Amino acid sequence: MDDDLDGTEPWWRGAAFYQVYPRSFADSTGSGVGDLAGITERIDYIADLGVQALWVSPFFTSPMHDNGYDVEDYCAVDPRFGTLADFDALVAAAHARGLRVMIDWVPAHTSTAHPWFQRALSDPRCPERDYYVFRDPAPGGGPPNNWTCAFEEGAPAWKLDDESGQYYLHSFLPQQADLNWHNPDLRAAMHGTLRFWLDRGVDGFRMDVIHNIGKDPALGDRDPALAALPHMLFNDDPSTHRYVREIRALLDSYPGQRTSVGEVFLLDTAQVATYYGQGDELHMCFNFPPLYTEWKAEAWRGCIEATTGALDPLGAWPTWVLSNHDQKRHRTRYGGGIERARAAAVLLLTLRGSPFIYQGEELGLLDAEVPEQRVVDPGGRDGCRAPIPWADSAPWGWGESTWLPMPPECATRNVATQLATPGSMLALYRRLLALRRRCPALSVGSFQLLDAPAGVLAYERRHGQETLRVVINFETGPVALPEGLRGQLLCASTGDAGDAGGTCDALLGEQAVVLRCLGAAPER
Ligand code: TEU
Repeated sequence: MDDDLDGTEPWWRGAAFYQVYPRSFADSTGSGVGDLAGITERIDYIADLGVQALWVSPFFTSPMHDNGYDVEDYCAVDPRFGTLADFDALVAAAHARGLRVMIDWVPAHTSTAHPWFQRALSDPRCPERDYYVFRDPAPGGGPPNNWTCAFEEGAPAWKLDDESGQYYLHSFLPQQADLNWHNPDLRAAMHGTLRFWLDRGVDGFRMDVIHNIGKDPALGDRDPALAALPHMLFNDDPSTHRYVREIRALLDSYPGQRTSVGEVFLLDTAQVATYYGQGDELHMCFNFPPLYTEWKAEAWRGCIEATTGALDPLGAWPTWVLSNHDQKRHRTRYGGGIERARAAAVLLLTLRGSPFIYQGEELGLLDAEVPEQRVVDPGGRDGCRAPIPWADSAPWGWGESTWLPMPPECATRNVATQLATPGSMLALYRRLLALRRRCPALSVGSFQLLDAPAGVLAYERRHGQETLRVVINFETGPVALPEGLRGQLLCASTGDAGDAGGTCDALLGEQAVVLRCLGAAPER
């Protein structure tokens, strides 16, 4: 496998990742629900895009109250998605094309249908009872503390087990019971689930709400002023770091640079940074402020400064995400304009760190409109989870009915049409990813923000003799570039690459460009 970019960097530094949401990626059976064999059938699409790895969202046995983030069996494939043999075939097909495979690991909670929880309910004295967080009611009755859960504003994070009279903790749905990582047997059992997949050849894990595994042993009340916000957003117990170090040691005991990217859903990047440890915790963490940053040059400048300020001193490698299965797609969030989404692609794929592309953003997809009678997700996140349009006419490469409605603009925002269109969004993502592969300055080079006119964000990426500039016009009007920001055009967010090689001294509205500094050595 194409291991190191220059012989010293671990593979995941500067790698571009592609998030596959299996239900909506590709359907091999015509059931209207995507599956693992569907991903394998389309693996060349992912390889040809030019990413280095994929992350596959949960496909484990689950009652699907939270679309698979409620795991019933960590070591089995849900029949909706196929079989373990299908998974092995997917890994083999990916590896044969030099693609790494990361899978989703959901360590902070199980489904209440998990056999551990079922045993815990049926016998309060069984060992598995302590795999979860059961507590007596508060002295005056009611939930043990004021923590609230996600998905239902202000609702307690506790559910009463009538049988025993105790409550159990659920940071998300009542069907997702929080695990008690303070219990060493639980930790060993969860380590076993990692080994199961590592032994099958996965290259790493995206770790779901990993910051939520350790809990304050006293389970104290939170500040009442903030109590209506889900507790999970604040949970930051020191014990988690020890548990994450154990997980890291386990990954490191395998050959091949097995990797972790943790979903640390804390809104302060300085807090997120602590989960990199001393290089002995997570390899990478997701960082959420960029997902909530509006499309304004100043806002992005501030967001980048905050990120580099928190991570660089620790040598922590950043990640960049504009869209995922939990958030409105960024084209939708940024107002729907396609030029803006094209400029955002340049931003995502040229910042210093590992970019994560969410399936379909490379087609410029908008969120689907989901009528009330078709709502599936308890968290209101169906819009970004609509199926990927593959073919250029209905039913777009799917069966007649799909589990969610198709996204808008399928006639142009489908893979077949965009593959055949030189100026398509897909072609732009492929160009940018090819440039990243060709130019270490973009994948692993240093990063420096540059002074720029109002409404413009500019930065320099440097590696060895190579100096590239990225200039992004966030405004809708054209802008002339000062001398220090001009250069030879390598890639523009607009058009079809026909103008590459010329000198760029001005930007159109909402145009972004990657330039080679004038006077620098010509591209090898
Ligand atoms: O997400 C964590 C999470 O906090 C989100 O659910 C967030 O609260 C929500 O999207 C509001 O923006 C992870 C998974 O990515 C998500 O799909 C799961 O629902 C959740 O954990 C529980 O496992």
